[in-house]
Amino acid sequence: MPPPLTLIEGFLGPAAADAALAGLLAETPWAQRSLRIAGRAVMEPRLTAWYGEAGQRYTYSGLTLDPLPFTPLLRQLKAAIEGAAGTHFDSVLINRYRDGRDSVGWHADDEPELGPDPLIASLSLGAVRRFVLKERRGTERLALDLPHGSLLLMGRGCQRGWLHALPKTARPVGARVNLTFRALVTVNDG
Ligand SMILES: O=C(O)CCC(=O)C(=O)O
Ligand SMILES: [Mn+2]
Repeated sequence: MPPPLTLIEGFLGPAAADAALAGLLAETPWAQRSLRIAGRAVMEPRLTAWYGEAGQRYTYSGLTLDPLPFTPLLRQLKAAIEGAAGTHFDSVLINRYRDGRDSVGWHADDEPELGPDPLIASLSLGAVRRFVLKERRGTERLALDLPHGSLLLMGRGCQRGWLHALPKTARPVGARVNLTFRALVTVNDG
């Protein structure tokens, strides 16, 4: 079975996508974070920022992020994406891939904070990069290019059944910004 994906190319038209990219590059307090993997500190190969409602925290790979408050631009993007996705989101992780050396490794968005089977909406701005998926149990693979202004909906079952990644590329590529809108659930951490 293929992964439950919907790619809406041109979700933002060229002018709206250009404006969103320029606004995010200018307003976002980008940081390169250090992760703890198998006890070792490793710098993430990209810049990130995390926005959400006050009081929400998000933990992955031993890193806990306190959310920044939504900006007017992010609220506007969130509202448009909620309309397309037919659901509400309360947080967004923003990644900035400076060039082809920046990437994200194989993973699923399956942290407990996201609940058992999240729907995730991923907006891509800037350079076109290849997004790849592989079955957790099985040999199926899939690759798709995510163009400027496109919205990829990763539907129910995608995180459970599949891993995804954004590999490095030797091609000369410019900057790309990706926003994954998510809805957090309350986690009882004892
Ligand atoms: O940049 C992308 O397209 C994917 C980012 C991603 O998978 C994530 O932030 O969890
Ligand atoms: Mn992901």
